[in-house]
Amino acid sequence: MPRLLKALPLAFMLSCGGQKHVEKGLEFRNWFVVKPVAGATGSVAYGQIKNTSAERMTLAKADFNCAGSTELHETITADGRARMVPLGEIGLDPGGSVIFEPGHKHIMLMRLKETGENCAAVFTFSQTTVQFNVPVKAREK
Ligand SMILES: [Cu+2]
Repeated sequence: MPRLLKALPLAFMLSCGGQKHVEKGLEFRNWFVVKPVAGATGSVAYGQIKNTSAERMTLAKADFNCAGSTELHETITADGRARMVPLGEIGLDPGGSVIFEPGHKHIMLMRLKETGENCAAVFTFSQTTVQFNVPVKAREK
């Protein structure tokens, strides 16, 4: 690796390589809340979770302090029509991962409150909880 690259500040590395939060055998990558359009009462959150532990983990819910309530959703397209269905708990085997992305799984944020640059998120698994700040930003795709 060139010496210059090693010397780059961490903040720069994070901004270009996507952010990551690792805790309790769980790896959270590239989480963000879609910046709501003016007057919107809801939005969505996207990102990835990988189970790096040796135990099966089950995601029960994800709370965001910028939303009054949240639901785990999946968008299903049938007969050319897209609709959203609530997901139950999401099981992650050791080494397994789940991706929340536009058009597929997402975390629905309802009764939105004022959002700043971040929303504090709490991911509740049957086995543990993980809390970190998720940035609010415009959708990229
Ligand atoms: Cu939804």
